[in-house]
Amino acid sequence: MSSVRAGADAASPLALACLRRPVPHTPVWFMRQAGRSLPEYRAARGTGGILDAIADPALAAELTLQPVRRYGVDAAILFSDIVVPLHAIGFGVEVEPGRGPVVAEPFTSRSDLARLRPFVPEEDAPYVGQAATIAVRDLAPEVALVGFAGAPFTLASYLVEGGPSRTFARVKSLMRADPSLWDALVERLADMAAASLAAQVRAGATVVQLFDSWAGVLTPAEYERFALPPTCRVLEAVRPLGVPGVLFGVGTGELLALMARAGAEVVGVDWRVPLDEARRRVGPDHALQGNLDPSACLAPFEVVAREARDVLRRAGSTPGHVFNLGHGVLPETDPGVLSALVELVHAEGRAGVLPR
Ligand code: 1CP
Repeated sequence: MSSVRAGADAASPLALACLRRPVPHTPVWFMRQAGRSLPEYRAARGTGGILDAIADPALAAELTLQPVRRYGVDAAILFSDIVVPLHAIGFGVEVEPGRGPVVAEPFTSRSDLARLRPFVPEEDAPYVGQAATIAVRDLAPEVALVGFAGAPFTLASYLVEGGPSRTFARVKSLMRADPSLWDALVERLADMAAASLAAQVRAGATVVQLFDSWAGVLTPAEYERFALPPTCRVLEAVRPLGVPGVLFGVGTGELLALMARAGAEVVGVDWRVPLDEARRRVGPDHALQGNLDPSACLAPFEVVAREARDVLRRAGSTPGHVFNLGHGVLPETDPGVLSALVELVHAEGRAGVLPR
């Protein structure tokens, strides 16, 4: 484990909440908090592609820090992308502006396994660790740095579909047609995610999040057979690093109880399931992260406040709540609303909050 931050990290409100310990205030951060909703992001980014920005450590560190300065959130999330390791090993993944990851030659058969060579973070994508190191230098000790990776199912969906998908028909067909090829594919993606997370922790990340963004297209039985085992493999590899892990997906209401078995300390919940119901599904042994509807942030602030208070009320008073949106910040969000939301959560959050 790296760094002088280790002692202070243990005390970051985010890490404490992840471990279901008492906190000075409810920690809050936002998925996709860096990005197009911030004028300073648009100014710093210029016109280059997202993968170029990620590969420039000074710029990536600056984009990581901007939301912390602007919003006073309890965590920075490293400015990177879930497809960076795949891009870095030369699989042929690019990110198309306004669309997302695209794969020139999608994964279709066993021979494509050879294109998925092991990812060696410090050699293949040294800029990720460098960006983390620069960002950590400027972060207050009580602000966590969240490292992240794509979970095997979600990464596989891009590789097999060739880009963002509505139906996920190809990836689900591959699972059904050739389960042993599927297992070989996701095992490699699990090792890639684990290597990536470990490197981010070595560089200073103090919490890690696994994004299984699109797992919600699976039935519980499919999730248990095809997505949960490689997810467990990632989280098992990450456990010795000693940092809390968050497992998040969208539309995963029916999967929450299974996700709780993956080995993460925290289950991320999208906005569709009220947190008290999510608590019933997940049980008492995990912290919950979420789950204000991102589109609620487009409403007048009194509406945002009402919905945020409902989230806080449903989170209850026992320790183990990280406030977040149910998915990423929408680009049209007014940054002032998010600043006010952070203040509200800090002032009114009750889950495990020590008497002031
Ligand atoms: O503050 C931050 O969170 C920014 C850092 C970040 C993160 C955490 C980026 C930069 N990407 C991600 C993770 C990511 N990337 C996920 C998981 C989070 C989620 O569910 O939203 C996913 C699914 C991706 C894949 C991806 N990359 C998409 C989604 C496409 C789809 O399938 O619908 C997109 C649009 C991208 C490009 C991208 N990555 C990041 C940004 C700021 C952008 C947009 C930039 C651009 O369009 O040029």
